[in-house]
Amino acid sequence: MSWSPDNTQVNSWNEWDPLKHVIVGRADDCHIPPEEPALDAKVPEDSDMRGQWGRRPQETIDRANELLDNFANQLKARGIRVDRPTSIDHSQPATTPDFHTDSQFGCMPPRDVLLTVGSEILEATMSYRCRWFEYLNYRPLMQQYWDEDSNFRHEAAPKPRLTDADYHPDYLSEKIGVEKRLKWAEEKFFVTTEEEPLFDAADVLRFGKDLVVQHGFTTNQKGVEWLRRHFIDHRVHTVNFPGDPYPIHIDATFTPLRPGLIVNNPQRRLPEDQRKMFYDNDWEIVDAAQPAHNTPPPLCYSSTWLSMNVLVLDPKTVCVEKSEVYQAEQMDKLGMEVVEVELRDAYAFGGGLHCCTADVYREGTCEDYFP
Ligand code: DAV
Repeated sequence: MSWSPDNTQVNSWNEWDPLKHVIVGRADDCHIPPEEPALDAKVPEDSDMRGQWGRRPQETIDRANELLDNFANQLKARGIRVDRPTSIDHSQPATTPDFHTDSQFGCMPPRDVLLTVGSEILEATMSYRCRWFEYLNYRPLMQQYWDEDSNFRHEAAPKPRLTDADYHPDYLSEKIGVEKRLKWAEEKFFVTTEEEPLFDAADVLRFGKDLVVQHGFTTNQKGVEWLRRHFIDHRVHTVNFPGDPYPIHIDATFTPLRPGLIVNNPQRRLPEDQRKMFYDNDWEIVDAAQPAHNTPPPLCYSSTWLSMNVLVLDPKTVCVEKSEVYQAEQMDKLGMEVVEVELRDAYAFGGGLHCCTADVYREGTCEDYFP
């Protein structure tokens, strides 16, 4: 059956085929969560976020929602169906038999939670306690897709225990310093241990038959192994980006634009020995342009490299944040038509244009790009 906006079908095999149906997150009721091991390891040591938590100021929520709504409308105007999550009450504590934390996070960004592979949407384990229940924001949509698409496979990875055994205590000291962080990253010594499988969906990039997964703070080796045993028709590859002192999520680091072309963060280059599969198949990996900003916006977890957190609409069209002029210029030179989207004031809610979306339907089938 061919795709139409009122005929729900879940299908997406890569990051670039023509996008027809997408989820865009909301800033509703977003909280800065209290301290907890994995989250603290990510907050930069000089960040304005250290030591404070609670509901984000209402005017920042309203502004971020205005931008997210505008982005959704821009996508709709291009014929793309856009669905939105239903916010739960994020002020509620998250408590399980194994842990307690005093608040949750939000329903931004969906890319961290939902991994779409073909007709499946997989809810990630997550690795922060405050994000353990985040999938609940998307359950109304998952139930709707389940009812409307008889081929849709709704899956959830085993919920992790997230006891203290999941985190290396070395990462919990106030001052570690960037030098030591970089050394630890080089040694693949991250905040999460190998106690149990952990992964965030945003550590995974989809290249048809191949899934490329970043091993870092939010995804451990058992998490990668879990994905390998789960997606039995795929090849699953582990990648590392040693230049990143806070390695979470692959989507401000390694950005495929179309078959054969990837933009890579110049401070977080993929090591030579991990490039073989790309080079053997004539893929090009180019350095991303510099970000337009020297610092992230206030109360933001992410780095300035959200500049390269772009959303590809089809192999010739890419959404780039409006103020990221160098990234836009590079995309243009690489032969992409650039769609400008204003989103910077929503960055603090968990990321950029790729982060704040999750695929439901892209045209195309599962191809083998690395035979
Ligand atoms: O560069 O701070 C942000 C990735 C968000 N999904 C960074 C990574």
